[in-house]
Amino acid sequence: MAVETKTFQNFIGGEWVDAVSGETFESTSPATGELIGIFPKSGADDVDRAVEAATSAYEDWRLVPAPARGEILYRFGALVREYKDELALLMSREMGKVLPEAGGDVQEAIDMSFYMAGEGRRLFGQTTPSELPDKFNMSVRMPIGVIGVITPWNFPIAIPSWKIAPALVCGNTVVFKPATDTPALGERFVELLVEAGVPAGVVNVVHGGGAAVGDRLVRHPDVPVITLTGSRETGVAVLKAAADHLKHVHLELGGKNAIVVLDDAELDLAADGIIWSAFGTSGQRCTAASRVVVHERVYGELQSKLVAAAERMRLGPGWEADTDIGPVINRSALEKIHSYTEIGQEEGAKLLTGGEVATGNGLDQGFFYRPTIFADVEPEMRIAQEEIFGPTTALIPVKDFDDAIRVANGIRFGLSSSIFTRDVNRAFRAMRDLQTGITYVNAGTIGAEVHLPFGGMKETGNGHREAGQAALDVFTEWKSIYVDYSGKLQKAQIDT
Ligand code: UN1
Repeated sequence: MAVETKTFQNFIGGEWVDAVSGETFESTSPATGELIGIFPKSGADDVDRAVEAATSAYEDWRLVPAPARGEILYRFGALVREYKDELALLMSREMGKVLPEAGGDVQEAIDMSFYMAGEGRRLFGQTTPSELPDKFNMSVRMPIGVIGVITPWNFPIAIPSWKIAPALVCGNTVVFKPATDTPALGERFVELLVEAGVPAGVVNVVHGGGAAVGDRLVRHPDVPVITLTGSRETGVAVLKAAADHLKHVHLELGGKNAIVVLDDAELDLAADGIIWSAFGTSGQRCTAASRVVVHERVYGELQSKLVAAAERMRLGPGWEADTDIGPVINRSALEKIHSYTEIGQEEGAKLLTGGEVATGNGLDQGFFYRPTIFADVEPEMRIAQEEIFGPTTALIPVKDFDDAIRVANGIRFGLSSSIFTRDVNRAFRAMRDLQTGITYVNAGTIGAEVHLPFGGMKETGNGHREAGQAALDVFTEWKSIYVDYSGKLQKAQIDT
């Protein structure tokens, strides 16, 4: 594709500016290697300037009525909708997703913006009776201040919206560090917020790596909240670094999500759900189905269906209409994914299909990996325990329902799970017993909607949720207010 290369800047206090150091880095397409753009390689000084701008903008922004803040998000949602095709194409070029999935990513941002725009007219608190006469009690949500937003490359428009839309409607200001693999999308996101009317300093973007930009943001004393979607390792490091200032840290980390297929499942439906969840976004979703826990009675039949479907998938650039699977994000991801194929073979799992870098047919300039299915996987093997973040899934045979739930839960992560069964009793037991923040019945593990809480149990996070009403708890603090209109001093908790 012919592309116009551009040099981009940070956005701080309403101005487009270079990094203080003048250094830059490049964003390239994982499908072809083409240059997408040149971006400022920022450092601590740039973060400090952005935090200063966000801190001073907060004083006015927190006082803008919430419905008016919501109006800006509404305009933003409408703009994202207007530019949906352009954003989806840029996404496909910059991080590889096939176009229909890129459109879905953009759609999530539209939906989240409209949802949070409406929150500007709710942000409900509570009123309660008082213990005393002539006294009024209420609790209200208060904004917190500057929010440090650190986002991944796999949902480069959706995830910033999950964080920035609720942060803004609640009255906070933002310093945003987009992933270094998707800076062009982060930049477009901010341009549209500016076009929608976000005042100077309310949203700032600082491009650059985690070690320089992310680390300073996480340690900065004037950033009381950090919201991060990323790997478990990064989450642990962020939590430790943020501890000195007792920051609120919202973490959305890894997954090793299982689809359970029982012996009464509709197998074609299950196979479709597995293929979509394991190989959609080239397996690079934290909700991807990287384990399939299968009742032994249907194990053989399901294997054949999956292998046939995986081998029919066509790899190619995401923007070509007949592409089923795009590239993975970069060379180190490709190498990591392949290393797990080797690990799986060494562990004694049976490689049914894939397991290799795809080359030829115009794929040589990109990072393409064949959809990979392992069978006869033991629950404790590394390929069944560690997040690979690529198009690899592991079939684990089990004897019965209880065994299936035990295997599905036998993991440190707890993001998403699914069960295919026609038995309503077993479906309800699974809904109760699967230890994940999200459970699907007769659907894959991916496709969460924006108005329900999104996040995981166990080591997928630290107890917070984004999306839905739950997101408001990340971006506000509760204040309880007591108004005594008796005209005299009334002493609570005193026996009178
Ligand atoms: C992620 O992979 O980090 O539920 C988010 C889904 C998408 C979001 C995934 N709506 O798969």
